[in-house]
Amino acid sequence: MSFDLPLLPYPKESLEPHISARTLDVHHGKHHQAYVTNLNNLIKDTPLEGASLEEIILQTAKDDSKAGVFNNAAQVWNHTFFWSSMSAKGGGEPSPALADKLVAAFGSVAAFKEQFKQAGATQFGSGWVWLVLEAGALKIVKTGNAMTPMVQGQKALVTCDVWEHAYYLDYQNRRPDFLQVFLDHLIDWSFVEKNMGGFERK
Ligand code: MN3
Repeated sequence: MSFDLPLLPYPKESLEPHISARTLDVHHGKHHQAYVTNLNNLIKDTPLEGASLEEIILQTAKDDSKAGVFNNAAQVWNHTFFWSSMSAKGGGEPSPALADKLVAAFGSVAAFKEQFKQAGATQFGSGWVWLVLEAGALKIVKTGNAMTPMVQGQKALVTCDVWEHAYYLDYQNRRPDFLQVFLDHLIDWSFVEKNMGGFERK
């Protein structure tokens, strides 16, 4: 049994002009595919073959001798989660129920966006910025390289990839601009709500 590259949840042209089809072609078709291929090669004929992606991530996260397996497995998971964090109909305002939660945690939706953008912009080198749930509290966290929130016992709600390969073709060195576009035009608020378990209708 081996892992397959998941299909993008939308046509690769559908995030234009915010993310080009060329970027998705390379990012999904080359980078994400390479993590899948590397992972399959690394676990072949080992005790990890047949384990779920989450099991592999959690079992290798604290083991330096398995860093290669961890890095590729976590990057497979992170990228699949990132594609679902965006939508062609993304951005705009969160639902009133989600907005209430963001206001309670961050002061306002605008403050959430500013803090998320700041965290992503200040991740030194490659990594990710996330909205997570930790012990019931909403938090913004950044992780380096392949690190992923489940390792810290956090539940990921949404992420933006801040590796240069995510934005360089479209934005060159302007990572903050990419993060602003992600928040204004791409973030799929309904995916955030789904990961929070949804809200009761009032
Ligand atoms: Mn990437």
